Amino acid sequence: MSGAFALGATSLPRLNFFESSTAQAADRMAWWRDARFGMFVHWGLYSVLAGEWGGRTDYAEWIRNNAKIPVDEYEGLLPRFNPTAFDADHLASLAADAGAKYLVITTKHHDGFCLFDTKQTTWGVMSTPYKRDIMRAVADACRRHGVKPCWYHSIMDWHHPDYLPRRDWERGTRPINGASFERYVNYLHAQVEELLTHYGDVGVMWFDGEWESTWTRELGLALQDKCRALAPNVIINSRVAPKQASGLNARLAKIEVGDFSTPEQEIPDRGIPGVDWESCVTMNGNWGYNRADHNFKSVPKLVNMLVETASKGGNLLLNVGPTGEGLVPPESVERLKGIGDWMRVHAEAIRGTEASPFENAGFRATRKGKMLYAFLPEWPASRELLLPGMRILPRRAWMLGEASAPPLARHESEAGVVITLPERASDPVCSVVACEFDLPVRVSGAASRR
Ligand code: JFZ
Repeated sequence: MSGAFALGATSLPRLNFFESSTAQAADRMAWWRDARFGMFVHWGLYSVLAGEWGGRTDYAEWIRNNAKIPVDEYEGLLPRFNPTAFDADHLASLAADAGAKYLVITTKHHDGFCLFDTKQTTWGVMSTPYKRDIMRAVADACRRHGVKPCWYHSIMDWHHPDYLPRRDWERGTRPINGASFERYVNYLHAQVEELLTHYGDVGVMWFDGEWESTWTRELGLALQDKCRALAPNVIINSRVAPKQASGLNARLAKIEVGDFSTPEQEIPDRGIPGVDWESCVTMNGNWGYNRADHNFKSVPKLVNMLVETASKGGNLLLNVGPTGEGLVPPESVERLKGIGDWMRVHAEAIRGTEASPFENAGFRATRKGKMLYAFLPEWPASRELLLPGMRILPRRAWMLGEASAPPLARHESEAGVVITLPERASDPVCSVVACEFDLPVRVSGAASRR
């Protein structure tokens, strides 16, 4: 293995070519890059149906479209939206206690139903028995718990008469005569203005539903400019505009509009070097609440997804889908608690870190200045951790959570530096070896990550 493991000048510059090459963008992104972990919340009128319609139980937030529910029948759900069990403080505390520093909640999903007090339409929570502004409650609760409130907002809208195109299956029942997409764009801008001026500082505008033919790059740029004008520090995801390149390149392409890329339900093999990115994932098989879906990922799986995204230089946005009553499913609460238990000891190895300096070390790692963190979900029988290609001994090495224990022995070998591990794992889910060097960690040569 050629190429010495060296110490010295810190890491790769991270520039989004178009948007955030300016220092201003770096400031804007700082809290988000430091956070590494956020909570996604898919909640809306569809949650009342809990994924069930016409005998099928495999729907969720796309139920109006996928179950072909006529708009007037779907409007019939309004009186059933009365989530009296909803507790914004509980939701925000679940995020905070799990170690998430921001929360992205659906203000309006594709069905067009608005969870906030908007003057632009009656198709929203203020027309239901609940009649309370959920964005107000969530924004205030998030701030009480040190979590940044962020808004998911769908560009696609299956309810607004001016949104085009219509769903194929309802062209006959919802004629487009008189519809003006330009009028819809004005509606969209008016609601984004409400969302960015009525609730204090909003961390991220997380747009979605940008893939239909009517939504152009120009419209995406205009919406981005609108957001920047209203809230210069708001972070905007790349789904504000349609993807330029298609297929594989689309995901790995330098994002052209927005501040960060949003891989969905996947963690890119090698991350997306040089670009800010955030993988959004479900805890089970659905974003919106589905009563029948109990196929939840385990706490170790979820913790290791957080380790994987951080070790590849990205963020993880982990979803919960509250019920129609406004409750977070117990399986989700349990898993957030498990992640929180791990983060209480190991957050320093995730927050504010950069991608692993190693190309393929056989373990995931992150670095932060003079610190290197190595993640061990499985405890090596050899009780040895090899830092491949490393030629300099760390000043000190220890297990996170066992700092008072004697420092770990380490020695140099042909292959690199070897850390001698304790008898037993320091954590049942994922143990972390912390190595402190005399200089910021940087890698050169073959062992280094490009
Ligand atoms: C979209 C929504 O349709 C879905 O309901 C959910 O809100 C999710 C977070 O985002 O789903 C997508 C969007 C983009 C892709 C796949 C699913 N994509 O680019 O592959």
